[in-house]
Parts: sequence; structure tokens; C-alpha cells
Amino acid sequence: MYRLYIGNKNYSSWSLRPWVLLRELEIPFEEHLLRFGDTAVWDRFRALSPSGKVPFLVDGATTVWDSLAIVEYLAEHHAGVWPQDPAARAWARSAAAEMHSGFGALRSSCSMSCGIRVRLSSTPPALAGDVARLSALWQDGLRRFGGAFLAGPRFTAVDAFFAPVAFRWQTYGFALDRESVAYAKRLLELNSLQQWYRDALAESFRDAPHDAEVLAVGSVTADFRST
Ligand SMILES: N[C@@H](CCC(=O)N[C@@H](CS)C(=O)NCC(=O)O)C(=O)O
Repeated sequence: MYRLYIGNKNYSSWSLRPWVLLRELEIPFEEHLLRFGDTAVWDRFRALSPSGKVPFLVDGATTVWDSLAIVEYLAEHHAGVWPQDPAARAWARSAAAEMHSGFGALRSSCSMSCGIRVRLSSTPPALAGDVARLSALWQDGLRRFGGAFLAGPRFTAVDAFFAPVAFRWQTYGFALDRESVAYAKRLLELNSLQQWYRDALAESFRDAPHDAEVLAVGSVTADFRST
């Protein structure tokens, strides 16, 4: 049985990627949640994760860290992680890699915090550029492969890589085109993401550095998290 170590569901966008992929592909795993800021717990688990970060996956004697490496490890053992069609697979891998190494302004201006809604105080040009690129990329995938997911009819790893962006869109409401909005909603309606969202709302824990990042870019208009 795989063991997947993740951070708090409200905040941990990187953790969400392998988690939602495992859930969507119905691959059994044990979930271990490490609370941000809990130094004693993190000190113990830093020994397990070579990068000292989440997510990481433990499979017997093998530890795999970094969300992209985890997805590729899963692809070696399970069908359906990437699309079967080589052209769709190449597109999906490119888009996932672009998300993994890019979209810096989107990440820093709109950090994931599933349970709140935020009005941004401004939209810096770099953020507008990332959002425009996101729209173009999603539209391209949806049109090229016919939907309902980015690289065809089935949820694959590329959708897992953009699942945190759907939560970011729900929180910050940045402007996307109509097809991209429909896609973001489709992701948010998946049973797996609904489960993640419920768990995130149930967390009463607050990570001050994450919350401060949000307050630096805008004002909180609603907070649905448990107190
Ligand atoms: N590139 C890594 C990023 C992992 C990462 O930054 N994880 C954050 C949580 S979302 C973390 O573990 N932060 C805790 C720390 O840096 O101490 C991946 O894709 O897994």
C-alpha cells in the first residue's frame, strides 16, 4: 500500500496533485497529513523526505519526493496516468511541466487557500500574463482533444497538475474565458476534489505565513473554514 505524505489541505497545492490523481485513478493509498508549523512532526518527517517538503510517496523501501516525480513513478506502475495517445501524452506532459516550473506570478499572487474568498487589491501585469497564458493553454487542450478534460475524455496527470489552479480560481475569481471556467467548475465538481474541499474546510488550523501571503495581495471577503 502506498503511503502519501501531504500538507494541510487548505494550503498545500503541491500535495493536492498526487492525491487527486491517486483518487481519480482509484489507486489505493494511505494518507498522512503533516500539519504546517508543527515542528516536532516535521522534524521527524524531514528524515523521510529528502527535500524536507511534501508531498512525498513511500512505496516499500522506495521514497519518491516532488509531485512530478511521484506522478512519473505512478505512471511506471499504473495505466491511465498519462493519455494513451502519443500526441495527447506529449501535450499533457508539456502542460504539466509548464505548470510545474512556471506560472510564478499566479503562484505568488494567488496562493492556494481553499476555504476563503479574496478580492485582489490589484492585478499586476505578471499575474495578468499568467492568467492569459492559463486561459490559452486550457482552451488549446480542451479544443485539441475534445474535452471534457485537458488531454481528452479522461482525467489524467495534467488535470491533477491544474487542480490547485481551480481552487485558486474559486478563491480569487481571476478572469478566465468561458471554456476555461467550465473546465475549472468540472474539476471542482469531481467527488475527489469535493472531498478535499470538505476536509480543507474542516481544518481549524491556520498557517500564519500562508494567511499573511493572502493579506498582502488583497482582502478576504469570505472565510468558510471551521474555527
Ligand atoms: N516542487 C515540489 C514543491 C514542494 C513544496 O514546496 N511543498 C511545500 C508545501 S505545498 C512544503 O513542503 N513546504 C514546507 C517547507 O518548505 O518546510 C513538489 O512539486 O512537490
